[in-house]
Amino acid sequence: MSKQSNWWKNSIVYQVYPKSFNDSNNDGVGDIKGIVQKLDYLDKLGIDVIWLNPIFQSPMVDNGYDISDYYEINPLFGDKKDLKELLEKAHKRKIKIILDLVVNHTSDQHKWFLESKKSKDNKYSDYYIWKNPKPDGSAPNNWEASFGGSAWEYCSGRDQYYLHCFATQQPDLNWENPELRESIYQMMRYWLDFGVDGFRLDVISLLSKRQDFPDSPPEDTNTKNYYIGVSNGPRIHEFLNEMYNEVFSKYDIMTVGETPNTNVKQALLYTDPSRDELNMVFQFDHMHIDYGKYGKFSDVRFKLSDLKNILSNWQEGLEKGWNSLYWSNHDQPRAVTRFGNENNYRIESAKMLGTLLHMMKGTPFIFQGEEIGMKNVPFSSLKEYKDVETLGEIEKMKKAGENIKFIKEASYLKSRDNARTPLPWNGDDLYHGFSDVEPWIQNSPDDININIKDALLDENSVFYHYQKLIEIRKNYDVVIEGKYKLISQSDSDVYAYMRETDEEELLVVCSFSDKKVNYTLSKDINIEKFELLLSNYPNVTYFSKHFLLNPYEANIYYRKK
Ligand code: TEU
Repeated sequence: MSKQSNWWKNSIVYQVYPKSFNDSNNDGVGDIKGIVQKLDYLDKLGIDVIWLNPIFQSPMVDNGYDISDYYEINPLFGDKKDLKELLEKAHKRKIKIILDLVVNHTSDQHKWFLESKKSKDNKYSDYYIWKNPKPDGSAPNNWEASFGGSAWEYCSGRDQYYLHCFATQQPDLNWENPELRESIYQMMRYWLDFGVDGFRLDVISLLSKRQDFPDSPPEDTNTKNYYIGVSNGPRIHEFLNEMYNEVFSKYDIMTVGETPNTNVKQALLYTDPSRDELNMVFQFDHMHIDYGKYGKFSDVRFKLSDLKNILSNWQEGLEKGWNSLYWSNHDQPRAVTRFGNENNYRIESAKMLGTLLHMMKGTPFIFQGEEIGMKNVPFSSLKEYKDVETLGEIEKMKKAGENIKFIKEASYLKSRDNARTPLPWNGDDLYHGFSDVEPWIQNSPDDININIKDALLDENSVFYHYQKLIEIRKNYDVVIEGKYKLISQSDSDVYAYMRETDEEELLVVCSFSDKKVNYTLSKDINIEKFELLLSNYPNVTYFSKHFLLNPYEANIYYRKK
């Protein structure tokens, strides 16, 4: 019998990137105690769950996604006592904590890998994916690593290559090996017994590799479609079902899997509750709508029609499963720059984006700083970027002969570092309240104007809008349960949809235009019967079918049937 209940359906998750959240010991790096200090702030926002990016022992080649010891906390972030304290103090406020687990790969400094690379016949030899060179000595196939170069690295100790889908220092684990799987389940149970409330599971859709390791079509390398050999592989559902039975089912927890290259049909297999795998997944379709010739790093602007099609497809397709809802995270640029208007309507468009997302069906995720409408970071030069992905992409674009203006623009628009600058707690101090010493990565020059202290002092700030969105989700069942229906299919500026249960109806109207636009509701929607729950403009009065929407206006209407 599973112990899992559905509390995560009513929850709002706040993602904390520990390295950049709050530095309590003034070493320039955020830490667990720093999170404890700010729990009241998160409580005020109204969130229910905190997701912490990886805090385990790690050489930090990929900021913690390269774990060298699953059982130890990275001293940069604190220790187990700090985590216990965070759990206790969060739980007192009815906030749950989920940890980010990376079980597709480890660090090359993990003791399993250090042993594995020594020989072909020790206990850990088969914990990773080793392949013989081709007869000419070259790599087993043409897969490229996510952060650049071949996905295979030669190791003379075994005269073999090992697979790494990400950085060279992140060797992929061999999930075909039952002993490896049991080692992982044991570790998961350890942290759940420790008191954590669930996991965010990194690149979980990549665990089961196709055992014929096929070459990928060369044209696919930019979009990382080489994942064809590793995404949603033959045994993935078997592994996750086993994980559920061995671990998840024994606790009342939340699980969210990150699933690159996964479509709605596949996502239903992961999240259909009757299949006993995961509660929800992070899909990537809406993150791909502004890709260009180098994939993610591009200057292409998304089309509203694509966004509508994709989000609606996921809303409808996961009716039986469950959606996660997100605009941003530690791998993505800031939403207001990407989907809104960071120049003239930063506040309006940040509120509009929050409104559109939070009224949908699924569990909303807020990435730190999103709740104050943080925008992308105008780093003064390419040298300021720290992220391993960005450095790889810059190199790739330079090699391809791309001009520097484009490289700068693409990095400004897409680098992961946009999300990783220190959270600005105020606009006055030298390091904006994050730390007393120089942070590991520069503060954004925008912090002077966009910071938490100012947001809390301004009753019209994005913060209070998010707070209200959270309240609405808590107070109206239709936001959790209602069936989703897109009603503005063909409008080029407006994204409008309804949510409906037998008792209630919700109407959400959002403009993506920087001009005033007309929008007319279809005949069957009787707007007179609705009340306005929230708008991002004051004095919104019209209750007729014909709207004249302000730039980036977003309104939520409600009625009891
Ligand atoms: O990201 C997985 C992933 O699909 C990345 O390629 C992601 O698409 C990319 O960062 C977007 O630009 C996860 C983590 O979220 C990321 O931080 C890690 O670097 C990666 O796995 C490897 O563990």
